[in-house]
Amino acid sequence: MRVLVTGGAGFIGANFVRWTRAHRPEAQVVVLDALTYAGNRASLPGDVELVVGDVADAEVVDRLVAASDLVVHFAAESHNDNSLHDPSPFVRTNVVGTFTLLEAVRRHDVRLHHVSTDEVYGDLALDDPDRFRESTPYNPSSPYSATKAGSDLLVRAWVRSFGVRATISNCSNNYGGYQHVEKFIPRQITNLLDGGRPKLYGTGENVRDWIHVDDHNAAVWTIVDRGRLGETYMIGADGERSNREVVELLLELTGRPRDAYDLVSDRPGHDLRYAIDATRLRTELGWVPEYAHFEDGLAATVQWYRDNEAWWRPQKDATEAKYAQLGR
Ligand code: NAD
Ligand code: TDX
Repeated sequence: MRVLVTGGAGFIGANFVRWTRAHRPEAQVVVLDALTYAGNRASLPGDVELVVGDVADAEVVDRLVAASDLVVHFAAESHNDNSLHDPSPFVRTNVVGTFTLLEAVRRHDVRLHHVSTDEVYGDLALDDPDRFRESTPYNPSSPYSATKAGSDLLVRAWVRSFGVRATISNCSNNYGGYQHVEKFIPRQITNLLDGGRPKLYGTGENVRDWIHVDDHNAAVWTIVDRGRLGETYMIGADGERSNREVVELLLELTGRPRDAYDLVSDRPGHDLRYAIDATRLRTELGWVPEYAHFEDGLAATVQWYRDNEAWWRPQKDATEAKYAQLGR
């Protein structure tokens, strides 16, 4: 099976390539990645075929899709804070890029799995007993989540109007190795490893539903194998924690007092809470997460950043300089 992985030099895509190597040795992987600031050749095994190109470039996409049996689409601009500063690459990559891919899979009748986010559903109140499920109406808050919502709707329309063979997954917040230091958990871990302090936006009460990246990628393969075409599957591992709880855990794991963090200015429009009900994935497709305890996965992730300073160090100063400009 020839598998085209878009965005395979990013956090989840590179872990997907590594997971595929370990569990699906028969798959021949080709990565298409533009190597933006978020893409890193060093995240991939050295012998993986990497085509450096843009998912919105119809010519390169057509050629690669024509030679594939399956496309798994991770390529995106992924950081909310960046989307508030300059939304234009988000529209181009997330919307036009997905459109470009859809036209190619339609032409060549190639199976597509579209990787999306729970952020398309907006946010929940802290005390809301409900969680996001496949039928929850779309209500995105940020330019990032609006462009991901747009890309999901394009996929749905191409399934219905043109019979494209596609599935969609909407996953909660991922953590693990190879995640860019701009994101919440790696930023705090690397601050701590540098002798600095974690930075919590606002009051730190916002809740995210954490899942280990390997559990996400195992779920993607489960959907590729057994998912019903045209369907959407929620992916989540019951990992709700407030940002403050995560920071307190990280402080504990690195031997600091639990209150040694800074509260910084809040993200505009900051979503309060995400929570996923993954019943369909569990009951219909039989998926079960391996990282049952967030605390264990987080400890392993701290160790990964301790062991891989050469990977994250080159991005750290520039990332913190960007945050300093935002007052965060
Ligand atoms: P990331 O920012 O780490 O990686 C994105 C990758 O896409 C990078 O390698 C980048 O170079 C590449 N890319 C960007 N623009 C491109 C373009 N025009 N053409 C080709 N490649 C391009 O993001 P991530 O966290 O790995 O997220 C991957 C996907 O998973 C995204 O679609 C995101 O919306 C989705 N997702 C992420 C999370 C999360 O917690 N990180 C949760 C749910 C869903
Ligand atoms: O320094 C920080 N301090 C802080 O309190 C940073 C960087 C973030 N935060 C907060 C904001 C969020 O409430 O932590 C939470 C997580 O922030 P991010 O890592 O930026 O993730 P989020 O905005 O929740 O989006 C992530 O999950 C869904 C991914 O970046 C998206 O790509 C994915 O779709």
